[in-house]
Amino acid sequence: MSVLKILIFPDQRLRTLAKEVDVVDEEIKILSSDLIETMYDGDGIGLSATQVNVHKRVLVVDVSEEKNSPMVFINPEIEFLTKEEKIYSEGCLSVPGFFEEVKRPSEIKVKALDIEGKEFTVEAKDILSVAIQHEMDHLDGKIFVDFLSNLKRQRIKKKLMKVSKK
Ligand code: QAP
Ligand code: CO
Repeated sequence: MSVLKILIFPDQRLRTLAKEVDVVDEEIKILSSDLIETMYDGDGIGLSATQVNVHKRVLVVDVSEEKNSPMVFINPEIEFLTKEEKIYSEGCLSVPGFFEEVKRPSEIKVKALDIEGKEFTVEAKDILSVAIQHEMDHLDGKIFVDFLSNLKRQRIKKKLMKVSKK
């Protein structure tokens, strides 16, 4: 297993649309375990393949306290989301050092394939719901800063460009 390098906003490769996974093979299993290791290494609760420059529809989340319950979602699809919305303070391993409030549907039902290629569905609320929605956005090239004001996004962009030049 390996810790992979994470792309940092405003890297344009984060805007890539990820492709569906045809077969859950050994390569996808390795990718999934590398994503889990990379997420834990960065103290994250979620990570998408997009963020490590692999443009396949795979994401991982672990919202457990003990960080021992990783979940893998391959080709995730939203089956249902509530009209009710909730605000959470979100961060992102691709936007290090910044946390901002984002409003999203409060509960979702998601269908995906697991690491064995078997279909499963989960109903999520609270932080799990936020994490899955946030990571699914990455697969479509979307980042949580897209939901902020232009001023806030520009400030974050400028600061991260300075840091990555060093
Ligand atoms: C998405 O993000 C998320 O800036 C996952 O310095 C985050 O794991 C969904 C992280 C919050 C819902 C709520 C960010 C770690 C981790 C940082 C993450 C940082 C260290 C972000
Ligand atoms: Co993110």
